[in-house]
This record gives sequence, structure tokens and C-alpha cells, in this order.
Amino acid sequence: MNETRRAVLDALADGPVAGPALADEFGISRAAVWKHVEALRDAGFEVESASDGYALAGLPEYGAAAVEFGLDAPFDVEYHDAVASTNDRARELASEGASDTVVLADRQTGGRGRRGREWSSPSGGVWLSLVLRPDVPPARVPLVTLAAAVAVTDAARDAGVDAAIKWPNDCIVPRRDSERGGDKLAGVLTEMEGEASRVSWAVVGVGVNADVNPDELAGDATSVRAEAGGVDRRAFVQRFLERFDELRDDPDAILGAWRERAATLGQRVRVDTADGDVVGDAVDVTEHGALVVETDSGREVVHAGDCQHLRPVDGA
Ligand code: BT5
Repeated sequence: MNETRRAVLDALADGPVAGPALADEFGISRAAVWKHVEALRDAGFEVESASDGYALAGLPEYGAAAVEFGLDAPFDVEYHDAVASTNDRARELASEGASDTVVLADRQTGGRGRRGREWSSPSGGVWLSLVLRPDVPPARVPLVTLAAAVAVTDAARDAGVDAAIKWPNDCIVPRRDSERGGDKLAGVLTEMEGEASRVSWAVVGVGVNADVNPDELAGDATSVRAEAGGVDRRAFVQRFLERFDELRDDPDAILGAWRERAATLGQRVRVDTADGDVVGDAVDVTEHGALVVETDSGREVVHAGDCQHLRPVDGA
């Protein structure tokens, strides 16, 4: 949304405000004011016009304008009803020079997980990708992914879900009887381009089963709707973006926040890695996002893999 339209919208939210007063305030014609009002209505904002002027009476439920309105974080949003993968679109935008942009979709037709796996993305989920240009070497990018996992967990908790992080970057609802540690609520897929010393861009894709039925999803999945009854996707995305923005401004806090929310630490785990299974007690995570596992033959630092929670370490 352009700056004047955003400013008009803010004025309407504080309204009622008369058309001529808006025209004066922004140094535009009355016809231009009217055009902005009509465009806002087209975007789903309910604008009442009464004798004392225009006033905002309702917000669109979801979409770019809905998420940008009242958002306390510096992101532009691009919305699609349907897209193959928000990560693919975000990569395109990144290569064109975009930064701090969010690609958001109601539905993905080719959603991707890690290692080329499919990610079910029916209508009603929160499927989004952040285009970022962090001024760091590639080795620091995992911290950005950890921050996304923390932010999505906090947004889920605010929405009333008993969410926790499962290494590497899943958000789950822990269940004692589940082999995988619990049912998956959200996943993160980070992709980047850069040189050894500096990242050119990073795309952080986040998929959250928000207002969807878990029966429509692959794997042991759950959703915000199933756990908490309902979800306001606009509020969810705003909370996620604001929390993520807070964390990237305070990188020293990320690892501690991740540990505090981690269901994996303190579990006996089996991690399926490219070099075989690693079985032991999960004791920590490093700033590179690696899991530290205490095995019978010593400490191992596992950088990538799929993790199963076998049981709590103390057997409790
Ligand atoms: C992930 O992969 O968890 C990363 C998922 C990232 C998805 C987002 S959506 C926005 C952005 N655009 C994209 O195209 N992707 C990102 P992974 O850990 O590999 O988990 C994939 C596995 O989870 C699959 O093999 C299924 O078993 C299971 N799965 C698929 N869809 C699911 C869903 N919606 N909820 C829970 N589990 C799912």
C-alpha cells in the first residue's frame, strides 16, 4: 500500500474526518481522497461516510492490506489467493532486490518441505515467506531460522495452542504417546544465496496449519483450529511478524528463547541423518542450529536430520 493511502487509512481509523480536511492534510485533491477511499473499500476496508465525514468501520479479514494495517514491524506484504510456493515467489522477489517483504498465500499448490518433501497447504492455512537481507555471514543464518521457530511458537501460544519447538524447526503440540514427539502445527524452510563472507538474501518460509482441518494434511498434523477452536489469521500473522522483528533486533536472545520453548531438549532422541542414526539424550542446541546429543560413545553435534522423541531422559 502506498504511503498516502496508508496515511489516509490511519486518519480514517481516528475518524470521522471530512474529505476536504483529508485533502488539506495530505496536500491532494478531493477527487484523490475519494479514490483512496474507494481503493480501501475494494481492499475490504469498510469505510462509512456520514455528514461528519469518513470513518473506518471494519477491516478486511485477511490479505496484504489487512496484515499491514496496524502492523508494528517494517514489512510489506504481497498476498495471493493461490500460488505454487510462497518460497518460490519470495526467491523471485529476492533476486529482484526486495527486502523485508512478506509473501502470503491462502493456499499453495506446490508447497515444499525440507529435502524436496511435499507440504500440504490447503486454503485456510498461514503460508508465508519472508524475504530478508541479513548483514551476516551464511553461518549466522540458522539463527534467523531459530528466531522464526520461536516467533511462530509464540504466535501459536497467543492463539491458545500448547505449542513447543521440535528440533530442527518444527512447531508441535507435544503428545506423550507420539513417536515423533507430537503433532506438527508448523514447519520452517529457509533458503539462501550468498558468498562465504556475506549472505545476499535469505528466504524464510513458514507454514502454519491455522484454520484448516488436520484430516486434509499429510503426516501427524494438527491445526490451530483443532487445538483452540478458531483462529484470527490476521492477528496470527501480525503477532508472528512483530515477534520475529523483535528477535532479529536482539540476536543474543534467540538461542535462549529457543531453548526455553524446546520440547526436544531433555528427550531421548533418534536422529535420522545422512550418515545414519544418532541415538542419545538431546542436551542442547548450538548457535548454528545443530543439536547436541549425548550418545553412549560421546557427544555428537548433529547439523541436519529428522528427529524422533523416544522418551524423556529421566524416564519420568
Ligand atoms: C518442513 O518440512 O517442516 C518445512 C515446511 C515449510 C512450509 C512453508 S509454507 C510457506 C513456504 N512455502 C513453501 O513452499 N514452503 C514453506 P519437513 O520438516 O520436511 O516436513 C515435511 C513433512 O511434514 C512431510 O513429509 C509430511 O510428512 C509432513 N507434512 C506435510 N504437510 C504438512 C502439514 N501441513 N502439516 C504437518 N505436517 C505436514
